[in-house]
Amino acid sequence: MKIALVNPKPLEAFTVYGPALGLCYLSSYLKRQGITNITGVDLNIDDPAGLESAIESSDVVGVYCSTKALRPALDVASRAKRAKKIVVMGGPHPSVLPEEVLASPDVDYVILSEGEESLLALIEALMSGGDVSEIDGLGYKVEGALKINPRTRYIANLDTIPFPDRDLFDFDWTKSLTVCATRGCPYKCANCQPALSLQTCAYRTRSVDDVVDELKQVAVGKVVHFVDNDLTINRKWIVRFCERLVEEDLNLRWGCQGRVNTLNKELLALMRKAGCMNVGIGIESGSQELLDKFLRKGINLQKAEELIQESVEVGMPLHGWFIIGIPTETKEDIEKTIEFAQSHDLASVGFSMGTPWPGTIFERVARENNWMLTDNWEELNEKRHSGLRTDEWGPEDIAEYRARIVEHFRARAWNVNEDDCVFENPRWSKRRKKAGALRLGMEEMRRAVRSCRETLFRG
Ligand code: B12
Ligand code: SF4
Repeated sequence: MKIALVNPKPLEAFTVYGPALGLCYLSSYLKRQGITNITGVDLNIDDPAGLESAIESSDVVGVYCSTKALRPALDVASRAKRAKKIVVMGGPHPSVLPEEVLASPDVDYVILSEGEESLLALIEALMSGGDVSEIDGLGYKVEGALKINPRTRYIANLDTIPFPDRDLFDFDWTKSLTVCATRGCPYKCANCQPALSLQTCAYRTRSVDDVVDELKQVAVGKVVHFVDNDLTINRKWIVRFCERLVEEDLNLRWGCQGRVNTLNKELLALMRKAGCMNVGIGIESGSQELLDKFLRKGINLQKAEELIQESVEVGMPLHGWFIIGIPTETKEDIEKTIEFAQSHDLASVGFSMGTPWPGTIFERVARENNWMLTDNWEELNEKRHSGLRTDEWGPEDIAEYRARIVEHFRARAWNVNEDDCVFENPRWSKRRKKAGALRLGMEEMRRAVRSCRETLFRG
């Protein structure tokens, strides 16, 4: 059986630093089972003409589908259907809203969350003409009726999954490398859980040996971006991992997401020693009450302040993520958030406009209160504008706050990325220069840090 795995291009362009790792994992998993005729098409980097021939020469077309790329993903599905191919969709959006995606006449199957085992079972059933109705986490149709099997099983030992098939797409031109060392997340933040594919899984880590083996094979000369929701949740694991990197003297440069409550000064120092150049932390709000009552973030602002101070002491750049425009947030809360981001010594800060991604508590509360301004997922854009109007504020207020934030940092000579609402602290540029610890040229260092931070999307 021949398979095409397609990563569609979202309607708005995003900087792409690496392959869609989920598709690379599916490919290596199938290949190990002898299903080797697999083609990858990434419409963010490949010539769109290649899609037609990939579809033409396949039996099954598998499509990655995020909420922002729903329409382009359905467009790929419709082309595949016109060519009479079997269409399977997976990724965050079908994991949260399987019925919505499966209702399309162009989609035959959806797979919820972790895809490896279910996709293999589906392909095997399709090859043998077997029954699909028992496949865990599979959505399918019976005489037009939609059937969704909930996901009940996850791969317990992540070391049993082969390394991702990075040859599926041509990313040789990039100096960055995406790596996934853990899966799942034990937290339930209102802006995220329980919506998003791998976030819903039980938290698991690969063994340190397995990750180090992969890095030795593929990371030489690259900047590694760990795409994990949070690489530092398991303290023992992250300490062992850093110690191994130091012992092996791999001289790697890497970045990851952490958490205020999982980091401390000693760990930051160790991570720095092991080549970590940037850690993203979701602080989200300057209002402790909002963090506790609505966001359920499980972090303490005083601890965040101490951590930032410690990061200065050990020379580890922290990137702070913040959100404005959160359901139940007051204007006073927003002021506190802006004040927090501006008055602490973070290496860089990024703001999002609160976005009701499907399946989140954010979305539920916004709907219950009639605060959603649109039901069209494509109009959501967390970097640019708010999709909500609460009793306290509307999108025009959030736009004003956004403009004020940009002006504030511009006036203080921070490096401003207005489109992404991300700002770099000039004090930290000087510190990095002075440290020179990573033995990189300044320009290379700067590029590496920026791409680490941008790729390492909030976890
Ligand atoms: C890296 C990343 C990016 C990178 C992507 C670069 C790249 N090519 O790797 C960049 C920075 C460009 C990015 C951008 C954005 N991202 Co992003 N990103 C991630 C992140 C951190 C890791 C993705 C990853 O590699 N995971 C590891 C792999 C192994 O898991 P996976 O992709 O989920 O794949 C598994 C399953 O989903 C499934 N599966 C996946 N595809 C398919 C296909 C088939 C056919 C099947 C059967 C199964 C299947 O099987 C895979 C293996 O088990 C995730 C969070 C996360 N931890 O997953 C957010 C995440 C995917 N991003 C998110 C968002 C919101 C965005 C942006 C909209 C942010 C913005 N700036 O506004 C944009 C939209 C871009 C887009 N394409 O839609 C949300 C998606 C929410 C949603 N409902 O769609 C997530 C879940 C983060 C979050 N917590 O909110 N992102
Ligand atoms: S925001 Fe991060 S820590 Fe919170 S639930 Fe999502 S992945 Fe987990």
